[in-house]
Amino acid sequence: MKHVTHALFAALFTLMLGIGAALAQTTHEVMMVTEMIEGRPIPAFYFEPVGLLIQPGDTVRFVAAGPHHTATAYHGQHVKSHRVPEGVGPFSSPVVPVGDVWEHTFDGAGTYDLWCAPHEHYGMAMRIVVGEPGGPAMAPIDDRSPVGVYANAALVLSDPALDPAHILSNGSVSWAEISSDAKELPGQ
Ligand SMILES: [Cu+2]
Repeated sequence: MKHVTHALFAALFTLMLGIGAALAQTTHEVMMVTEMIEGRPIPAFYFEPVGLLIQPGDTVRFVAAGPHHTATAYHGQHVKSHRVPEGVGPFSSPVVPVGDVWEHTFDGAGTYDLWCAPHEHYGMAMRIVVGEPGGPAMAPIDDRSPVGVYANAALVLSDPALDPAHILSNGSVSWAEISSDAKELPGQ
């Protein structure tokens, strides 16, 4: 009987450890925003926060606060600059209906650059640091063509506010911290 009790406690303890590990994995929210700006013909499109620190195994819940947004990895298989850690497969949300969410769990450590497919040229891009900075996204953006990091997305991802070290120390970076130059309408 004593053996049975020990085995039962051991099993319970293991179960509790498992539950504890599962609970430690956090879900973070990122809003996908369309904001009308007075006196401007085209709204601002952005992720909020635009820089985020999470831990391996954490989930990001992308919330469509406006229409026509996606959360898409800068990945070679999307015929774009590869700016996620090596070994990470291509991933993308569909266009998320307003009010709906799309979740992605980030397992591998490193720096992940993401874009919104319809709004990349307006600067809708963001950076997520998983655990610690690393990987191809640590390099400066060298291709600003449509198959690289296009137009204003390159300005946003090159902004000092999205320096991975800054994301690491701040935990979260708001769109408000991005310089106004990166928010100018492209081509103007
Ligand atoms: Cu968008």
